[in-house]
Amino acid sequence: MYIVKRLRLFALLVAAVLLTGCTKAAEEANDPELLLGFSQVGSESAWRIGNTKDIENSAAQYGVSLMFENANQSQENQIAAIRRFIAYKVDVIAFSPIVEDGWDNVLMEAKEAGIPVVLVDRTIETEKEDLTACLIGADFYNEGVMAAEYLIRKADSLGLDHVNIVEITGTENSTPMLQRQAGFADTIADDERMHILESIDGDFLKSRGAECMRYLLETYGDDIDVVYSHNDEMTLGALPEIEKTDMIPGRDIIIISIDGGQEAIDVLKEGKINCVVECTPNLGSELMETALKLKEGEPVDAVIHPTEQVFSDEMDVSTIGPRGY
Ligand code: GZL
Repeated sequence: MYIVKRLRLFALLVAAVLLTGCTKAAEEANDPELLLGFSQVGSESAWRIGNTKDIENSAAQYGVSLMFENANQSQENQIAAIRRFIAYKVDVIAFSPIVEDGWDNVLMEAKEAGIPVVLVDRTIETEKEDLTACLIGADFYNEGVMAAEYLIRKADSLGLDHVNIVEITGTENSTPMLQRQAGFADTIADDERMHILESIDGDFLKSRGAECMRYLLETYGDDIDVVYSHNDEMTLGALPEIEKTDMIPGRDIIIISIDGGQEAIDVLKEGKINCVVECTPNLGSELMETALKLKEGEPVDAVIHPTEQVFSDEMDVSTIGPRGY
């Protein structure tokens, strides 16, 4: 009888310890270390969808409670989302601004509420001081430089003495559009072989990429030597339009793209495009680490650029592994 009593007492002690532990874990889960509000541009590309997935996965990995809002390509929706985050008194606000201007008022409201703001992927244009804590995103200017440097090497290898370029740009006045255009233009500026026939806004969309390419082919035809496209989505929209002509993409027309998603790498491997500059969507872990530091009042770097590479027909493309977006 004595043994039974001892066993019952032991079982009660074990249960008490386990329950306390569970309660504590539950308390921690219900009281996350950080409440982060994130306003996303939309779902316009494989890059954007990959970026969203990485941010959501990183929040789960870091135990961050994420309020995520998709603005569906609308600045108005992003501003409204930021106002909701302020009203909800989140610890940190992060967003990828669809365009560079028009943020002063809402970011002043966040500053007055004492909520730090992290820019992810894209940046803003403002005269005001200290509206944001930092930027986590690619060096888009350098992406443009790398695209142009590839073209210069390609022209050298083909012995070209005149190169007609058409440019399909991303969303007008967005950071990647402005800087990819500037980096490319600055790099070819001193190369007398290079001529940009026209730049046209494809808004980072596949459908617009097709429309732009149709117009450019109707206007310039086989005078086009190079297509410089600011993202894979527009490139993938443009390709079928080129294939409707007697020109062979990747051979008669050099095609340069940016993002580095799986679909673009697949057509690079097929030889239909010549160069893909990587722009990684995987910014989630840097965002969580930065937001956690901001909540604790710790200093953070003003700009965090991920490392990025170039994939092209200069390399053994069969060695390129799965891209994950
Ligand atoms: C780049 C990102 C761009 C991608 C596009 O960091 O802002 O927006 O290049 C996306 O695919 O639409």
